[in-house]
Order: sequence, then C-alpha cells, then structure tokens
Amino acid sequence: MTLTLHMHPLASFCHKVLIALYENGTPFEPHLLDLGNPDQKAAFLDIWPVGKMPILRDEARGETVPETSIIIEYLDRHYPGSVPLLPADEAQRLDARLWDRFFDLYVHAPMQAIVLRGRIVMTPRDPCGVANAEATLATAYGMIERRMAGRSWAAGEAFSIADCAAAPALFYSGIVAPFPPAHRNLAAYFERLLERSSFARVLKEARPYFGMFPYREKMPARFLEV
Ligand SMILES: N[C@@H](CCC(=O)N[C@@H](CS)C(=O)NCC(=O)O)C(=O)O
Repeated sequence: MTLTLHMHPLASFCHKVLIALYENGTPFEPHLLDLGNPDQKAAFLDIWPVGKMPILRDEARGETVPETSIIIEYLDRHYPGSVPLLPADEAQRLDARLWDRFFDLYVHAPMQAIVLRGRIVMTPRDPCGVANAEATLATAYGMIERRMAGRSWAAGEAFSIADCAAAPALFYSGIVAPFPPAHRNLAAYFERLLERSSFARVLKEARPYFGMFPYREKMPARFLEV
C-alpha cells in the first residue's frame, strides 16, 4: 500500500480528504492517530509541527503531504480517478479553489471555534473568538444560500474539492449553529451532500466515535441511527 492517511474518524478535516479518496476509490491505508497519546503526538509533531491532521504519506513518491486542500490537489494530480475533484477549465478550477477556501475559512474554522468553546481560552483580542465565529457562520450561511440558488454543487456543474470541504464543515456547523429555516437552498444542498455515497460512508465510519463529540446531545437522531 503506497498511500497512508494519518487521521481520526471523528475529525472533520479528515472527513474532507476521506470523501476525496472514497469518491475515486483510491486505495489507501488509514492510520488512526490518537493525539491524546503523548508518544503519538510527539511523533506527529516531528512530521508537522502545527499538529493538524490529516497528513498523507506517499511511500511510492517519498512525499509527506499536509493540509487538506493540498492533499486533495496532490491526489487529483498523482492518483486521478473517474471523479476529477478540480475542474480542467482554469476559471472553473479557480472557482472550485475559492469555494474550498470559503468553506474551510468561513464555515469549518468558526465551527471548530464553537466546538472547542470551553476547552480553550479565547483572548479578548482573538479575532476568531466564539462571538465572531457565530457571526461569521451567519454570514457564511447567507452566502451559501445565495450561491446555491439554482445549482447542485458548490462550484461548476460537478462535485469537486469545494463539496469535499463543504460536507463535513456543514455537518458539524449545522449541529452547533443550526441553519436558519428560511435558508432552503442551503438545507437542500446539505441533503444532497448527505446522499453522496462517499460522505455517507465517512459518516458511517465516524458514528462509533460520535460519543466523543462535545455537543453529541445536539446531534439529530438521524445521524446516530445505524
Ligand atoms: N488547515 C488544516 C486544518 C486541519 C485541522 O484543523 N485538523 C484538526 C482536526 S479536524 C486537528 O488536527 N486538530 C488537532 C489539534 O488542533 O490539536 C487542514 O486543512 O488540514
């Protein structure tokens, strides 16, 4: 096996890369990281000192690849499958990258800040504090609502890197900051993401770990059913 993904099945950024791998049936070995284990954490920090997962190791090419957007671009270039995750057209490619960044920075990051509330101390001048995170999410939800009017996927005509980013970000953000009922395009888009078999598989594999999610009591029953 040449590809190893160092990851945790509950971690939302790991979901983003797993979706990309499952979309194309790319063979890989999952390596479950327990960052609560001091030895594993130290070994991981040696590889990538910022300590963020997932990380892809490609033995065949001698490459270690961090950062989800870069991992997906790497897979698209070196291990392409039947579902290109970046459009061939340059303008559409840029658009897919824009919406990938959008979901990471303005949905995923504020969602993480809310989930970590109480576990980390926000300094008064921290621009990513929880109040700002909630405001950022509200703005992002409004933008997604307008963006998704009359379209199926976040960028271009086909499922792309932008949708890989959107699915786990919206999954967890919708639990900690529910979508406003009037945002029907956003809700319909999220349902399409849930129906995607790659994402359904990711959620099925995450389910045994949902008990570790700090806001599990807010998780809709349909996500907990087997
Ligand atoms: N920008 C990074 C973010 C990755 C990230 O935030 N990963 C989380 C898991 S979802 C993590 O490793 N958290 C561990 C920690 O912060 O200690 C990426 O796209 O890969």
